[in-house]
Amino acid sequence: MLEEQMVGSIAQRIQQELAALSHYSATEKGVTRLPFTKEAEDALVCLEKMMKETGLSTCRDHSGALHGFLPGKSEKRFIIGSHYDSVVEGGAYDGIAGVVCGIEIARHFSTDSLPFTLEIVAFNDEEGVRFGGGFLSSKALLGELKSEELKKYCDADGVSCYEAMQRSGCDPEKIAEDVWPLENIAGFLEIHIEQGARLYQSGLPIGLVTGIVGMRRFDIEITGRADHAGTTPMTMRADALTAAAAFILTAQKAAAERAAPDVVATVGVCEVKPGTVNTVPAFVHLTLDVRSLDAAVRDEVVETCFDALHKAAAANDLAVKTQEKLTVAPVKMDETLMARLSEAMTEEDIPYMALASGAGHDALPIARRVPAAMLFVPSRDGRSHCPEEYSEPEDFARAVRVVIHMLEDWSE
Ligand code: HGY
Ligand code: MN
Ligand code: MN
Repeated sequence: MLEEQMVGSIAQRIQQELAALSHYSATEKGVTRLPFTKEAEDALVCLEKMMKETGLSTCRDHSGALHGFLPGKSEKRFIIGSHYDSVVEGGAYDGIAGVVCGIEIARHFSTDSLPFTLEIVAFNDEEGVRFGGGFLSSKALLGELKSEELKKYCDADGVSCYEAMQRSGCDPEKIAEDVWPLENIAGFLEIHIEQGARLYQSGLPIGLVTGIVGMRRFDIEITGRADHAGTTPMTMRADALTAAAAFILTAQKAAAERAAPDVVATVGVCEVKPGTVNTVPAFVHLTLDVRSLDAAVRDEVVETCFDALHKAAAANDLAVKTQEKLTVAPVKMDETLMARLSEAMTEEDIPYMALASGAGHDALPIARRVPAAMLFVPSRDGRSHCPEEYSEPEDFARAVRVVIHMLEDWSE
C-alpha cells in the first residue's frame, strides 16, 4: 500500500513530465505529434531518457515504438503501455499519459521483484491520423501487419507510411522481427483518459473498462464535373458535394436513430475541389468513422451510409471510389485481470465505475490476442482530441497506485 505522501510525489512527477512532453508538438495550439515526425522523435528521446533513469533497459522496434524492460523472476511478460502519437491540435494526455504512468509503475519495482518481466511500451501511430489506418505498432507487435500494406497508406502529401518509416530510420521490411511472444504474455494493461463525460460526471476517480467499441474507417472520393456556377442549369450539373451532403446527413441520422451512446458515425474530413465560390464542386474527399460495441449494428450503419451515397451518385452522374482503411472488431476486456484490478481498488479504498470505451485504444487489437484490461481517469468536461483536454495528476497517481497494488499482490 503506498503512503499518501508517495502518491502525492507520483502525481507531481506525472504532471511535470506530461507538461514537458506536451512541448513536443508541431502546433502552438494543442498538441500535434504525428508519427515519424521531428516532434514524435523528440518525445521518444524524452521517454527513452525517463525509462533509462527509472532503471529500464530500452529498445526501439521497426514500427517506431519504444520498449522499456524490468527483468523479473520469469521470461513471462506483463506489458503496460499506450501511444505517444496524437491527433492534430489534440490534448497533452491522450495516450502519452499511459506511457508515463507505466514508467511510474516500473519505478516502484526492482529487478527480479516481480514474477514476470515488466515491459513498458510507447506505441506509435495508434491514431491513424496521418496515414488513415491506426494501431500501427500494436498490430505490428501482434504480427497482424504486412510491410506491403504500409505502401497503401499515404498522408496528405502522398508520402506512404512505408516511406515515412524509412525516412525516420525504421525498416518496414523488418516489422515481423518485432512480433511479441504472444504465448508468453501474462497480461496487457493500458491506463488512459476516458475522453468522454460519463466518468467525469460520476465524480469517481477511476473507470474499469469492460469493453471497447469495434471500428470501421473509410476514405471516400466523389468525382463530378467542374462547371460555371452561373451558367450551368441545376439539371445539368455533376455536383460532387450534393452526394457528399446526402452521405454526411445519412451517417449522422443512421447513428443517432439507434439512440445508443456506443453507436456513432463521424465524417471528420471533407475536402472540396476546386473549392471556389463560383465553380460547381468537381471533387470531394471524405472520411467515415463508424463505431459500436455490436459489430452487426456497426456494419448496418456503414451499409446505410453507402446505400445513400451510391443512390445520390447515380442521380447526379458522379463516380465514387472508397477504400476501407481500418476494420477492427469490438472486444471485451479480460475478466480475470478486471477482477484483480477491482480487488486492488477495493483494498486501496478507491471507488470506481465499470464502463465501456467509445474510443479506440491499442488495447483494442491487443485484447483479441492476450488478456488485456484498461483503467480510465476522468477527462474534465469529457473533452478530448482538443487543446482543452485535461485530467488531474492525482487521478493518474491513483491509477498507478492500483496497478502497483495489483502487481504486488500478483501470485499466479
Ligand atoms: O479514434 C480513437 O478513438 C482513438 O483516439 N484513436
Ligand atoms: Mn486519441
Ligand atoms: Mn488514445
